[in-house]
Amino acid sequence: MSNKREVNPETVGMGRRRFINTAALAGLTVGVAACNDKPANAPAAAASGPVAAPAAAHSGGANATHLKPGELDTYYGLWSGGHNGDVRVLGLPSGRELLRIPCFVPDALVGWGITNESKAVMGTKPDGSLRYTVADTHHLHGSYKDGNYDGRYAWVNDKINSRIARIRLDYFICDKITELPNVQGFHGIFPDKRDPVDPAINYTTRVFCGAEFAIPLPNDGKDVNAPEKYRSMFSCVDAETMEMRWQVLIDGNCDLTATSYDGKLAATNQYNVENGVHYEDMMSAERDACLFFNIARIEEAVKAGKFKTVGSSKVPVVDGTREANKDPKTALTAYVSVPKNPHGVNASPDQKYFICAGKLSPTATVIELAKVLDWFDGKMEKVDGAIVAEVEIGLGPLHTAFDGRGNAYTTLFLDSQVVKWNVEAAIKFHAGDKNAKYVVDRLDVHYQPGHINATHSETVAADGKYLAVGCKFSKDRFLPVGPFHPENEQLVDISGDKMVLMADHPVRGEPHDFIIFKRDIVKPKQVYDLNEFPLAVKDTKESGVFRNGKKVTVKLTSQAPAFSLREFTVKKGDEVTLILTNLDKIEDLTHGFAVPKYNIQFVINPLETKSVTFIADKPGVFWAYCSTFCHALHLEMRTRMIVEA
Ligand code: CUK
Ligand code: CUA
Ligand code: CA
Repeated sequence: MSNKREVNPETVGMGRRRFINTAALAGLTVGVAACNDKPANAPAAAASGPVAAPAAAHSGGANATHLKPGELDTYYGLWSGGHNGDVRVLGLPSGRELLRIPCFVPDALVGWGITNESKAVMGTKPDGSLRYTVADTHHLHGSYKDGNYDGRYAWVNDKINSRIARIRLDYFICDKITELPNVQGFHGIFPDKRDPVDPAINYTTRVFCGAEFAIPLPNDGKDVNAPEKYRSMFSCVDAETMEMRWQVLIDGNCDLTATSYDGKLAATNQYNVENGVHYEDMMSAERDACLFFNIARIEEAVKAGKFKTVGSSKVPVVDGTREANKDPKTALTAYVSVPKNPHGVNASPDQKYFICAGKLSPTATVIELAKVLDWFDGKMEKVDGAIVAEVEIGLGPLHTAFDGRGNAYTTLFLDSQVVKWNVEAAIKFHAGDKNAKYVVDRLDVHYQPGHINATHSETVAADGKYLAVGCKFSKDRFLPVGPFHPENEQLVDISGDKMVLMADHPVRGEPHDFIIFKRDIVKPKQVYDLNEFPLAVKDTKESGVFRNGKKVTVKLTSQAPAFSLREFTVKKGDEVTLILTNLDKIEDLTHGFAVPKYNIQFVINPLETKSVTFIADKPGVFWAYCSTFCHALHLEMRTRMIVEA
C-alpha cells in the first residue's frame, strides 16, 4: 500500500500544482498576462507541469534532519506565528518546535494577558482590560552587531493593530510593545545594522517599520470619502527605549523593509504607487517602486525642526513625498522603479545589493546601493541607474534568501518552486551578455511558497547550509484533518550545487517570515534574577495578607511542593493583588498558579515573580493549585483562597 495520500481526481480535475496556478492566475486578471511567458532561463518543465514526484529523501550524513534522542539542534529558528499573534522558537535541522513566545495576544499556558506584568507590556484600557486581543505577526528580525546577529533582541510586527514587539533573547520573552501612531497595516520591519554617521555604533539602534495601508491623516472621521488624501508613513523606533523616533510621509505605500550594512539606507518595496483603493487600481501601473530612505538626512531634518506632527501624536513627521524630494542633493527619499507590484526586498550578504521580487512580474530587480548613494550625492542623474539587473526568474516571485556564495534563492508562489540564481551572472546577463546563465537550479516545493530564509541569510555570516521555505498550502502532504490544513515548512539542504529537499513540517497557521542562526549566537538564561522584579517576595517570611481598606495584597512564595501560605482569607468585594515569587532556583523547576472560577492561571519560573489583580466577587473556598507538574507531590501543592461573604 502506498504511504501517500489518495486524492480523488474528480475533485481536483487536474494536477493540483496546475490547479492552484490556474486559480491564482485567474484571480490576478488580465493585468498579469506577461506572467504567462516562460522565464528566459527556465527549464522546460518548470512553469506548470504535473504534480512533481517528491524529491528523494535526503539520506544520512551531516545534514540529516533526524537527530538521535538527546541530540541537540545546531541552529535556532525564530518564526512569526501570523494571526496566532505569537513567535515560535524552532530547533533546526530537526524542525522541532521548542517554545512559543506570546507577545501581542493572550496565552493561557503562561498566563500572558492574565498577569499584571504581561498586561502592562500588552497595553490596557482604562478599566484594566486588554486593549487588543488579536494580532497578526509577519516579519521578525534580530538585532545586529558587525553585520551579524548579536543575540540581544528580535522584533516582530503586528499588522492588525500596527504594533511592534521586542523579544529579549536572554529569556526568550516579550518585554516591550509599541503602537505606531497614524498608520495602518504595519507590515515590513527591519533593524538597522550600524549608525549612518557614528562608526563606533556598529550595532542596531533603530528599527524601521513600513505601513501598508494609506489612511486619512489624522484618521479622525474627516476625509473618509476622499481616498486621494489617504497617506502612508514609514516609521523609525528606537531599539533600546522602543519609543518612536520619527516618521516619513510618503507617496504610495510600504510593504517589506530592508537596511544597508553601512547604516545609510533603509528601503521599502511599494506595490501601490498608484495609491489605489481597489486591487485593480493597485495593479494599473506597469512599474511600482523600491523607496529608499537617507537616514542621516532624515535625522538632520528632524534636528533642524523641519517636520510636522499629525493629530495628537508628538512624533516628528518629515516630508518624503516625490514632489518634495526632486533635488538629489537635499532629498530624504529616492523612488527607484520596480516592475508591477513587487513583494519582498532583501539585502544581499555581500552588502552591495537590495533585491525586489516582482510578484506580478516574473522578474527580480537588483539595485546597487553604491549607485543609490551616488544619486543622493548628485553623481548619477536618474535614480533608476541604480538598477543593475532585472531578470526573469519564474512566476510569482515573492521573497529572496542568500547562501553567502553569490547565489540568491527566490520563492515562486505560482510555480510552487524555489529558484536558485546567481546575482553576478544576472547582472552580466542584464548588461547584455546573453550567455550568462544566471538560473542555477530549481526545486519543486509543496506548495505555493511565501517566505524563504537561509541560515544567517541576511547577515555577513551567511553560511549557505540550510534553507527553510514557508509553503502556504500543504494539500496532500499530511494526514487529512478536515478543511483547515496546516501549512508546510520545508527544509532544504543548500550546501551543494543542487538544492535537496530534506523534510516537511506541518505548522499551525500562519507563519510568514523567520530567521535561522547558529545556536551559539544566544546564551539563554535558565533561571531568572530576583532583581528583575520590583515586586519580588524575596523571603518566605515576607508572605502574608496585607489590607489597606478594600485593597488587599497577598504575598506568597513557592518552593516545591508548597506555597508559603497554606491558606489566605479575603472578604467579598475586596480588590486583591496576589504576588507570587518562585523561590526554587533549580533549572526547569516551574510552578503554576490556577484559581478556580476566577479565570486565573499563570506559570512561575525559577526566581520569577508575577502578580494578578482581581475583585473577590464570589464568596467560598477556592483551591488555588499548582498547574505545572513540578514534584512527586505536585497534586498536593495547593493553597486555599477563602473569600468570606
Ligand atoms: S508577507 Cu507573508 S509571504 Cu507579510 Cu512577508 Cu510575503
Ligand atoms: Cu508546583 Cu506543581
Ligand atoms: Ca502597483
